[in-house]
Amino acid sequence: MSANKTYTVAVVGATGAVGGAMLEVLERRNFPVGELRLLASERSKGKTLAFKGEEIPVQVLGRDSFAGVDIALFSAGASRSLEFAPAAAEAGAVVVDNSSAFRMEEDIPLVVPEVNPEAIGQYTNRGIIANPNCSTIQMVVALKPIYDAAGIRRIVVSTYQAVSGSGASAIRELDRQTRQYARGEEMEITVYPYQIAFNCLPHIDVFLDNGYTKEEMKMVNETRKIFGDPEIGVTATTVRVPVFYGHSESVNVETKNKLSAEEARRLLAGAPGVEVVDDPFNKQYPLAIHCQGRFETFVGRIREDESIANGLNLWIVADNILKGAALNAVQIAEVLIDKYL
Ligand code: NAP
Ligand code: 3JN
Repeated sequence: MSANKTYTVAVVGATGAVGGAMLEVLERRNFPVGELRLLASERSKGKTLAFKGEEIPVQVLGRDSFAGVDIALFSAGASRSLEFAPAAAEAGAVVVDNSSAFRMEEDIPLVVPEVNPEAIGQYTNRGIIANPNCSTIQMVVALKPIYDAAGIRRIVVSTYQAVSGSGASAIRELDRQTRQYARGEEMEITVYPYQIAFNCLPHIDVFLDNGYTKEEMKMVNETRKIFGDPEIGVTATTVRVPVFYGHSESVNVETKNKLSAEEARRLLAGAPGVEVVDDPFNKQYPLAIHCQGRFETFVGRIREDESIANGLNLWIVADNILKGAALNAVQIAEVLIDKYL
């Protein structure tokens, strides 16, 4: 990257929960944006969004939206990615796609910069880089130093996922249901199959023939691809909880070689993107309410699993819209401009 070079960046799905966070992260990290092209659906015609103190008009996404674009950050859902990401790549943009559309395709890199930045170079295959699912991202950031030090045989994870993972309409739904409950009114249910206020739903994305949800199988398959290790056993239970921002995860990991809790704590404290918060006797552990707006993945409750020889338990929390989506995508774009564009 030359000192004063700037890049034309398109944000597809700019009016959404993730798209809005993309603008925030580009601004907070001072990404060298020259032109910013904001793209969304017909519904957003006439809207403007603020970036660096300027109001930028939202344009309607089309196949001709990408002329002159260097980097296209997609977060408008998998069907929009399938339809428009190849057109963007064809027009010369490098696409960083937040959807599940291309994640498991062999020739498309699936990247978490703290874990497998070297995979970014494979963008030349199809002009597309996939951003993993939010629940996968924060887990692999925390497991990377453990994987490198002791190897990983098996992971058992249960998630506690915030409603912001389901988009802007779900954030409004939790807010509305909470107010309706407080006023003694009947709760209106539109986004989830049941009320989400004061409830936990063991159901994220659709159910598959094996009894798992698609979200759970994303965690299994994406973790193996990012570590480049198809032998890791992964089993997941993903749960939606009435939290606005911040996914929490209880992770049990069986390592190949023994790693003490103390050693794991030391390794995690030095790992990129990780902040250890682990002083339980002083009530210090990661919390969703503390991670909102933060870039780090927080890890605490680090304990040895006393039921097996080589086991650890961790509690991992991150802002699902930032590290789980927008920040990870912008970090990929930073490596792209630093090393490749
Ligand atoms: P959201 O708040 O509902 O926003 C959806 C965005 O997509 C809006 O900007 C919307 O534009 C746009 N859009 C929808 N249909 C469109 C169309 N036909 N043409 C152009 N734009 C269209 O959802 P979100 O939470 O931001 O999530 C968006 C996507 O990001 C998800 O579907 C998912 O694929 C991905 N995502 C990934 C992660 C992750 O784990 N990495 C997490 C969350 C989301 P309008 O405002 O004009 O309707
Ligand atoms: O539910 C969450 O907390 C994360 C949601 C992610 C999501 C939502 C809608 C569609 C995805 C994803 O990134 O896997 C998708 C999708 O692209 O399949």
